[in-house]
Amino acid sequence: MDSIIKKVENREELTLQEGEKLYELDIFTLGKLADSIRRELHGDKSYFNINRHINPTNICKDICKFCAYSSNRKNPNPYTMSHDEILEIVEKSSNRGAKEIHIVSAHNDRVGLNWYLDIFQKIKDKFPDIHIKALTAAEIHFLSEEYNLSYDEVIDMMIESGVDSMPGGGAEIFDERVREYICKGKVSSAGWLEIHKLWHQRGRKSNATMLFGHIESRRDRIDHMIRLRDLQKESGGFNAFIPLVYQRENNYLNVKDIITGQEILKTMAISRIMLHNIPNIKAYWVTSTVNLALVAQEFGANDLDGTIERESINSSAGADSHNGIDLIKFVELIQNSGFRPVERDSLYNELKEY
Ligand code: V47
Repeated sequence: MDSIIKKVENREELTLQEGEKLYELDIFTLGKLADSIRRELHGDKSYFNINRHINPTNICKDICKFCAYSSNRKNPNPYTMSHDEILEIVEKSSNRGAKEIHIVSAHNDRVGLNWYLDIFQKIKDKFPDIHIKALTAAEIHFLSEEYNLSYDEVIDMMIESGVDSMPGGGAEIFDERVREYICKGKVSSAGWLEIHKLWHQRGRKSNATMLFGHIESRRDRIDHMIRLRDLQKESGGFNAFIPLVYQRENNYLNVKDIITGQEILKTMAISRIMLHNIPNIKAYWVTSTVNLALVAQEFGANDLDGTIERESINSSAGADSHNGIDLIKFVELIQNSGFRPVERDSLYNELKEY
């Protein structure tokens, strides 16, 4: 174990086995190692943004076992927003100071390609300063299959329509066996990575998520991180890594063991250590709870996502995020936890210190 700790201290890259072994360290040692990397990169700054999540439809042709958001037997409440409804939301959010609109939908095969793409142009025409983060690699794969387009073609259409960056959703867990069980039929791991690579090749930025705390092993998590680390070496386009804690309610993945706070913090810390080439680790308060996200700042995380305003994907599965979080409260919580809240834009340019 000493030699692994030395490697971390010397900022050397760890192997799969070494990454897995890190879990055997006590949480304080692990936290200290991750915190020293976090402070080297970001000091005591904790980033967040003022954003708005919009989930325009929950009608989905795929069935992911962990998903409580899509309309199905457990959640028979299908909806699809019109472009006018979406524009009205963007207008209100923009007036409240939102600088980023994060749009993620289900895979709706009834609305047509233009419903997916035209909204971005409409938002850009009316709100040219708003950053649009939209379409996960899973959605891009769905559009490519549904409309017989290559990934390149869909990506070029997104860019033409005004999408600025890509969110990190749909990555789940890359291990093929786990993936087959939890989200059969969704974009493959190789497809997810390929789409992000093509996006990065156009000089664009994206994020990467990992859904954990369900049936995956520790090894699967490290393998997931290493596949991202390898792509990042090639493309350099990932801004942030976001470990998403699995929410248990209203879905078909029957997970008996609840992941502990310690295991969540260890995973955050290990991600900071393994992913030396991804600049930001995001503790997404929606899935970790706000309190644990604040603690995670001492375990490698330097970003807390944003105020969100409304969120449906994770709140459908039990997260306390339906109405976002108040800006002043958020800033005070970060300050009171001993960190310096810095509002950033979507590309991590600093906008304001509080
Ligand atoms: O892809 C679905 C996950 C993701 C559950 O890029 C679940 O900045 C936990 O990707 N429990 C969507 N997670 C959210 C997402 C995201 C969020 C915030 C910021 C960014 C970013 C991206 O939510 C999905 C899926 O992996 N998810 N169901 C669940 N039961």
